[in-house]
Amino acid sequence: MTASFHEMWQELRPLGRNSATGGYRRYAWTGADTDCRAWFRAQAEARGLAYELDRNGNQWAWLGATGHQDVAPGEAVVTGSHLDSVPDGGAFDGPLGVVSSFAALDELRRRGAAPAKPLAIVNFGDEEGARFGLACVGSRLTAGALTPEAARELRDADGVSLPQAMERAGYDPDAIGPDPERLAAIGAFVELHVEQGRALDLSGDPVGVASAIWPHGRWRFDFHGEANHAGTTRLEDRRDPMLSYAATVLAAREQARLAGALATFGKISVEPNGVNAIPSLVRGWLDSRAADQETLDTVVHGIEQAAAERAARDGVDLSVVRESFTPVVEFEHALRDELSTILGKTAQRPVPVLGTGAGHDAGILSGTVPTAMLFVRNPTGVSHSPAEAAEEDDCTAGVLALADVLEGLACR
Ligand code: HGY
Ligand code: MN
Ligand code: MN
Repeated sequence: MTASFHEMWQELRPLGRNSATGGYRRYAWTGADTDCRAWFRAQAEARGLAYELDRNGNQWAWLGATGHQDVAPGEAVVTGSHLDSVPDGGAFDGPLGVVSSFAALDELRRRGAAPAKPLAIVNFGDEEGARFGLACVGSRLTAGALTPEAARELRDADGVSLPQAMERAGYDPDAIGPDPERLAAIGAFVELHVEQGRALDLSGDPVGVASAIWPHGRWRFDFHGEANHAGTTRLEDRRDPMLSYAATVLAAREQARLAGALATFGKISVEPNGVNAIPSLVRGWLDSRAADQETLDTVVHGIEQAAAERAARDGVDLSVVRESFTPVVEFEHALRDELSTILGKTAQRPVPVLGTGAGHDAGILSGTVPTAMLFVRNPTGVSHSPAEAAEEDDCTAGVLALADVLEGLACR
């Protein structure tokens, strides 16, 4: 691990960490997020980089410019990731990309490599969507993939709206919206990320290049039944939405298995949530992903159909709302191949090119900006959990790979 990486990692480590679980709870616009943002700004300033906060709350640290307004179209080379987390997330998903970006810049300076192009490091806000239910809010707003009107409707579990949360954290929610000039300034965006599977572990490579992101989305299933007494209501008289929900979870697994796709109910809320009461409402969130759109449509349609059939049998009313969707992302071939060439030279062998089922800000930007990703080996393959891991040597390999890429893209 490079010295600067190690130091940054130690500083960031305690922020938003739950000591009971060892997991991170860095949700958008909370105190933990504010601490992470202060850390980012301090890193920028310590390196003499120009710090900039954009209209959507994303943070930028510029070398060779004071902000995107100084940059000719397509000139900037940008790297970075996010610092927020899922509930009890691991240490690497997001922060590895941000810390490696600063460490790669330190490495460029150590090499005496002078960027001929403006370089920026970015921390995109609210990538995980843990608080407001929609992933990649910062990059979606910037790219115009989420309208300010729709963003203003987002609420957390306590009913706090996104504008209220931003305001409480000291940001201006009236400013949010598309930022096309900023994106036009970017010639290449490269996001380094911990791998969220074991492909690199299996191939024996510390670093790989991304090919594509599976299409994926989130659907909310509301099962409305009738609250009643658990001890006095005959089974025949119940309208129990938990039954319909349970059958839907099993159907989701079956549909995904048959199609070679993924379907997960990872979040649920129950009303009135009493141990001795039949629920009146069970609300479950489906996350589903597949290699192609047609398969994903088939899987989600099959799950909806199974849910509707079961709900009808249980006397339960069902409504399904698609809360977010990200179409398939095929990263730009020219940039991907350029990265492979740069990294292949150092590695003296071809670098693996892999797809992923995980969403990223790089995926959101890829519609507008030439975008690529680097993955760093994760020996457990586990992600969105405290068991997420990366070896120190592999973190170093990631930093050096990113430095090679930035040098190749910006220093010529
Ligand atoms: O959920 C995802 O795929 C991402 O990690 N936000
Ligand atoms: Mn994640
Ligand atoms: Mn991530």
